[in-house]
Amino acid sequence: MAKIKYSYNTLVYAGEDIEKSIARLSKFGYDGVEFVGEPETMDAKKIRELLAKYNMEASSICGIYTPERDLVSSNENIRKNAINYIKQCVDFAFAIGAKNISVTPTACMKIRPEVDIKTEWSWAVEGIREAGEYAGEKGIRLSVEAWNRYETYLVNRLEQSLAIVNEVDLPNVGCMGDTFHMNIEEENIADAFRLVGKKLYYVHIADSNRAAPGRGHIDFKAIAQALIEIGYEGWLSMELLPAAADPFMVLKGARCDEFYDQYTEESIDFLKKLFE
Ligand code: LER
Ligand code: MN
Repeated sequence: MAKIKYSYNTLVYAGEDIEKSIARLSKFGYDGVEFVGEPETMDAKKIRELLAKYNMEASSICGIYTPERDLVSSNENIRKNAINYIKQCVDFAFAIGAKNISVTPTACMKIRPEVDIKTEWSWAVEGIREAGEYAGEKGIRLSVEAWNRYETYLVNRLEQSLAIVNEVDLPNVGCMGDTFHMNIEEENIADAFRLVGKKLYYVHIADSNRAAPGRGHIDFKAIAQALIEIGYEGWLSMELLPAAADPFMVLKGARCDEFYDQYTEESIDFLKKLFE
């Protein structure tokens, strides 16, 4: 039986007092909390105390890849800044006990390359390797997340995430699938998870409309079967977001009430029925 743990990306709770968010997840039976990757705005000591108070783990740090944090920018200084940003997230993860950071080698919503793909691919491998070596020293994993074509052009499918991971070739660097993106890009979501197998280090869950699983048309039964088959022992973290092209709209105040108690409770109840 796969050892699955449940988490929720607090990105959609943006602006909410973090104790309220953690208390909500504890109330609905989650094992962990996924934190937004903005280390300079977070109080690691307070978060650690709150996680202990509610007996919760930190599951991952959700990397926020802005144009200034672009691992494959044609501007070398931006590439360096992106690597340093991931290192900051590693330090923050270490401080709160998170063991994973999601990494996508392009700025979010950048949909075309600046130079030839071969060069950008090599920058991606170099940057993830440098950040990966730093993360490895602290026992932290980097998970290379594929996004759909409307948010990136470089890593859209798990086969590409696996190709980067194999070239980086570090034991703490693996693959990450997000079912919202996979529903757009993968021929078959379950088969894509089977392809990466033991290199699957983290999973974001959302339905086809980025709402709670069960509210769209994704076949989560088939996905659960594949994850059990590959012996996935890790987190299923809900990354639910309102219907907007820009996933970071929530950081600019776009609040939707159903993403709080209603979807938080629905998601874990829906998934537990598939795995337990
Ligand atoms: C991040 O996990 C993600 O899935 C992208 O849509 C950017 O938020
Ligand atoms: Mn995601």
